[in-house]
Amino acid sequence: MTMKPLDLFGVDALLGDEERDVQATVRRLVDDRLRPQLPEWFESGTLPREVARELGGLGLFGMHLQGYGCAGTNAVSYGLACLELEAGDSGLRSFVSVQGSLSMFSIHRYGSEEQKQEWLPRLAAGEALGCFGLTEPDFGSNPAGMRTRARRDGSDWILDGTKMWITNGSLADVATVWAQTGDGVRGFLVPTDTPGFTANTVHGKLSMRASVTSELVLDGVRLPASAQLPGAHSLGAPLSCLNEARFGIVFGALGAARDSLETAIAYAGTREVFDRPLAGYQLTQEKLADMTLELGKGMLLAIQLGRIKDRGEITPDQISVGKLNNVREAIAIARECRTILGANGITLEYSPLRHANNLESVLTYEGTSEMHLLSIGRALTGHAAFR
Ligand code: TGC
Ligand code: FAD
Repeated sequence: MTMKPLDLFGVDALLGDEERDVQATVRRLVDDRLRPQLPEWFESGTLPREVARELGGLGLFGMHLQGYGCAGTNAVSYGLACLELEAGDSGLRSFVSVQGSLSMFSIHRYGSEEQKQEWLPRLAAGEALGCFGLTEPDFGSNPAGMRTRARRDGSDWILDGTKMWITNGSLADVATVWAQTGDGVRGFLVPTDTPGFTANTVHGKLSMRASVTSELVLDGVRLPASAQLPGAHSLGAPLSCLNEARFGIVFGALGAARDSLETAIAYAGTREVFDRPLAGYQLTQEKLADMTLELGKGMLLAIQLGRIKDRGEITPDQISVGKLNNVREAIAIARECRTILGANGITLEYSPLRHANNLESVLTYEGTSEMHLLSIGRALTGHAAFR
């Protein structure tokens, strides 16, 4: 008899019925409707916009938010949905993270009632798409240095600047754009058909290929006063949105790891080397056992953080612990699984190298590993070593 890696940790018993239902539903969607097309989307370097309707139809966009057509699930359910999406491809999870945790969350937390009514129901349904522009070409880890400026012209705002590496930028109907004003960082909702706004798709990516990544150019973009997010008063506002997306990654990255490990176990069971199955060799079993330990420990950490988040008590430093550990372990697992697949492992027929390549982006975005190490270091010592 063989076991699934996570069975050894009894993880299922830690979940409630609703959480298990959400997980099973998303897993079915990914396996039946999306997985068959993922290698092709990865190869052609795109994620079709139509996928949004499918994801929106299941209530996955902004699913952890309340009201305005959002499902209002708990954090653990949201995490499990991210895990199942990323078991398909990190691009799918990114699609949902950016829409729900960055675009919708920024409106839900900091928007006016009018902005919420205008955008949230359509974003939740997948009828409209959002993106989140914080990073700039010269300011990624250090968004405090951003050069995008918003200045007043009468009651209007004029925005000038460039945002870079923006997920869904070329697909979005509305962009949450963060800009310096004379009075600190503020957020703006920019309909993407506003004159002066352009989105240019980034090509030639070796990672996160089943995802659209863009440069946003704002050239004298004129917005009415009502486009400003009234609740956002400093850099703390965009950084608080990152907590939401980072939390999803704590679970999501483990999906890529689990899928890699299940693929490697299945492959090792049928691949014969030196006249017997690869799975029967001690070196292979050592790899599989070690990876199972890290996957299971990461899962226990994710659920623990989810329970803390559902109590409303989670801190950004705790999310840093989860993001750092689970992405670091997930990419190590995906790479190790690739070794078990030998040359077959370098093709799109098997998922581990696709996952490993995607996880290079996940290691970098939403705070690089170095940023999360430094956040943990600051929490432990009281000394900020970023600067
Ligand atoms: P610092 O002085 O530490 O903080 C400035 C203000 O912000 C507050 N703050 C936070 N609030 C909520 N949540 C957090 N995680 C927060 N981190 C900081 C802080 O309390 C302070 O508030 P106040 O009231 O005192 O002003 O700021 P710093 O400039 O020293 O920077 C700290 C650092 C390096 C941790 C921060 O800049 C950082 O997190 N850098 C990484 C940037 C990053 O992660 N960018 C991600 C862009 S979005 C993206 O990648 C999407 S990928 C697509 C997908 O998700 O799928
Ligand atoms: P840099 O900040 O230039 O860092 C380069 C290296 O220097 C890293 O290893 C970093 O850890 C290290 N480093 C930096 N500062 C220090 C320090 N103080 N001490 C030690 N080492 C340091 N951004 C958005 O706003 N919205 C999005 O939707 C979005 N989507 C993305 C999608 C993809 C596929 C990718 C790859 C990125 C996306 N990003 C997005 C951008 C992402 O958040 C940034 O790439 C990330 O924050 C790192 O910034 P950077 O690339 O400028 O690297």
